Formats: sequence, C-alpha cells, structure tokens
Amino acid sequence: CLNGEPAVKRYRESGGVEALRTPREPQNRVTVVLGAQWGDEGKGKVVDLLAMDADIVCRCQGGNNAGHTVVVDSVEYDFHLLPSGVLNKKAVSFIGIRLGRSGFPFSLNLAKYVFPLATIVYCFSLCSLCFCSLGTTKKGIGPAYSSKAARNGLRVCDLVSDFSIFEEKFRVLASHFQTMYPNLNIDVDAELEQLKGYAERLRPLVTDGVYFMHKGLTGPSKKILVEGANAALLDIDFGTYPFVTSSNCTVGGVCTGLGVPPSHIGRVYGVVKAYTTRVGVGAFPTEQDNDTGNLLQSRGREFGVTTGRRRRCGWLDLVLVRYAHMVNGFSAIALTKLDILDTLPEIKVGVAYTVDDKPLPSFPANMDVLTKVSVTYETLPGWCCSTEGARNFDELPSQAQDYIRFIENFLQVPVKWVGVGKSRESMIKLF
Ligand code: 2SA
Ligand code: GDP
Ligand code: MG
Repeated sequence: CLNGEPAVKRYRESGGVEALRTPREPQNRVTVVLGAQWGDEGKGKVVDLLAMDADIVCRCQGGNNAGHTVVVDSVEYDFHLLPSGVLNKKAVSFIGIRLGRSGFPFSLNLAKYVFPLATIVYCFSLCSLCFCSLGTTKKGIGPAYSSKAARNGLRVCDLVSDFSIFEEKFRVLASHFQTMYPNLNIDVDAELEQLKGYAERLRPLVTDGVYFMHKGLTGPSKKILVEGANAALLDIDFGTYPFVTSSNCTVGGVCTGLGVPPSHIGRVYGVVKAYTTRVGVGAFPTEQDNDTGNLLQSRGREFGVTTGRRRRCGWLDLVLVRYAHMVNGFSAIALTKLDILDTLPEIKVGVAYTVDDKPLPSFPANMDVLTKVSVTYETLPGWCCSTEGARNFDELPSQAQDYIRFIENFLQVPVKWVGVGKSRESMIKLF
C-alpha cells in the first residue's frame, strides 16, 4: 500500500482522473465477415479479397468442419482451420480460443484426440432426444464443445506448459471416457507420444490471445479482419436447433472467441448466396427438390468442401436472411454466386412464411413450426445471359440489377459486392 502512495499522488496531481472519465473512441476496430444463411455462401472468397490489405486475419470459432474456398490465379485453395487470409503473406494469421485461452487451434484437435474413435463422434452426430442424424461433418466439433461446457476439456495452454502435468490430466480424462464408453479403445501412450511432438512444434506459435488482440486493437492503426465459420442459421443459440453446429457463428462469437470488446467491432459484412443451400439435415423452407434445385446444385457445383456431401438447394429465402441481419446487424452484404442464376427465365425469392394460412411474424425458433411453414414468393424475371464477364454494376443486365435492388430494399441493407464467378476478379464492388 505504501509503495503505491507516490503513484496515487502523481495520478491525483496530474488530473489523470479527468482524462480517464473523458469518453474515448476505441482505436482500431475489427471488420467481420459472417455467413448469413446455412454456410458455404462464399465467405472464404470475401475474406481473401478483404485480406489483401489486412494486417491481422483471425478465425474466432468453429473448427475444421468449415470448408472455405479461395481461388487465386486459377489455383483453388480449401481452408478448414486456417484463416482464408493466409494467402496474404503480410498479414498475421491468428486462430482464436476455441477451448483454451491461447491463440492456437490445437485445443479443438486435442478434444478430438481425447475422443478419437468413431463411436463417440457417431454418438454426437445423433440427436439425443430422437436419435435422428444431425448431419454433422463428424469432425469432432460436438465432442469438443461439449467437453468445453462440461469443463473437462484439455486446452492448448495445458499442452504447451509442463507436459508431465498435461500427461497426468490426459490419462485421467482418457480413463474417464473409457468408463463412459466401454468400447472405446485408446492407446494412451501412443496418443501422448504424438501429442508431445505436437507440443514442441506448436509452442513457438502459441500466444495469449487476449493480449495479442488487445495490442492489435489499441496500438498503431491496423486493419484487423475476422472470418466467421459456418453461418447464422447454424449458430448453436440462434440457428435451426438442434440441426446446428456447436459454436456461436453470429457476431457474439467474435467477442467470445477472440476476447475482443464489443466496442471494437466495426463493420460486419454478411455473405449471402443469391440462392440458398444447406448441407446436412434439418428444415429448409425454400428447398427445391426438383429440376430447379438440381440445376442450382450442378451449376453451383454445390458439394461440401470438407465431406464432399451434395448440398441441398433452393430459392433465396429473405425471411431467413432478414433474421440473420437482426442478430448480426450487417453493415453491408456480399451477394455471391449471382452467375449461377444466369440461365433461369424467372427467379423466385421467399418473402414471408405462413402456417395454416396465418402469417408468421418472425422466423420461428421451433423446428416443428419451421418444417410446416408455407413460403410466399415474389417472382422476378431472370436475365438469361451470362454475367460472368461483368466487372461493374452497369455491366449487369437490368434484371440482375433489379434482383440486387430487390434484396437491398427488402433487407434495408446495402449490397456492397456481387460475385459473378469464383475468382478474386469476379467480385463486383458497388461502393
Ligand atoms: P458439425 O460437424 O457438428 O459442425 O455439423 C453440424 C451442422 O453444421 C453443418 N455444417 C456445415 N454446413 C455447411 N458447410 C460446412 N462446411 C463444409 C463445407 C461442409 C461439408 O464447407 O462444405 O463439407 O459437408 C459445415 N460444417 C458444419 C453440418 O452440415 C450440420 O448440419
Ligand atoms: P464458404 O464456406 O462460405 O467459404 O463457401 P465454400 O467455399 O464452402 O463454398 C462456396 C463455393 O462457391 C466455392 O466453391 C467458391 O469458389 C464458390 N464461389 C464463391 N463465390 C462465387 C461466385 O460469385 N460465383 C461462383 N460461380 N462461385 C463462387
Ligand atoms: Mg464452406
């Protein structure tokens, strides 16, 4: 106490208290890119574009269930865990907390190593209430996040600290899971040997995420980009539960995943595909299980990047995107894959839901209700010509321009980019 006295005196005399009480604008803010539907909207491509002049590119949630595609100079890259901005050599790539406070992805993989076997991943891929399939990627996402909530997860900060303590915890945990799942056969010594090797390789790459982000946010001007994985309707809290992933894929996940204060959240860009896809199971009101769906699937090459599963396809559902906007507060939208609609003579857009002829005031939280909704569509004329070569808004056919304006008007959010092909160049910037 006495030691601190001179410091307190100096603080009082300098009038520092006044300075502290004066509201200050946060210095740097993060720009966030989020999926606004059920994933695979083209987030990777948008992140790659924005990352060209970023200083830091971060992943904040999810795991290697994600598959983000980036096409540069005709080379296609699929990212699962690494941020899609990794192609910019000047930017530091950073992977947020997952199960631990240290900035590295390993905590998730670690949980997977604790429950490595098919039995457990399989158990977590079923709904515990009715045992129906949840359509997961079987990458261990459910087990990892369950372990986090059960507070028995081993974290990356454990791995890179004293390995003998880590080993002790690992053995206890392995025997706990062997008791829970008698068929589970873990070669604990072999796992530990492998993990020890990983610990050595990862230690130099691990940092305390909170300090790292704080430094980036409060130091000299920096462009910081955050890449959301999965999407709003797969969010564990706001998505189509239980057919969701286990993380928060909406904007709150940025704060909890990176330790970033909300005041440092800047622009939030929602990525919206010009139609809708869903990989896995669960209600999908605008799904077209017909020729239209097949056309979108084949023209859009809609296959899962991680599992290779065929994606279900349907019309753009603006009720759903508006709901995603309510949760995320999009500053603007990147509308991708407009070119996939090029051959359609008319295009439908879902604008309202009814159940038993009664309009629903909001996107239903209850999946039994969502399964029953009838969708009211607006039909817009197609353009029946290629948009692939368009490089500015004026070069798009007038019907395509109207389609974009219709979306903006419905959502009351501006469209900032329009995608007309896979490559970086085929992203039209509107403003
Ligand atoms: P999980 O594995 O526990 O996260 O699965 C839970 C639900 O989340 C869905 N999910 C996804 N949806 C779209 N894309 C994802 N990534 C891959 C891709 C998917 C793939 O980019 O194509 O390859 O199949 C992704 N990851 C998870 C999943 O389908 C479940 O509905
Ligand atoms: P993410 O998970 O949101 O990053 O999306 P994915 O990479 O899983 O799926 C999007 C797919 O669409 C990838 O194959 C992209 O290369 C592709 N893609 C992205 N934008 C466009 C676009 O505007 N037009 C076309 N034709 N393909 C696109
Ligand atoms: Mg994807």
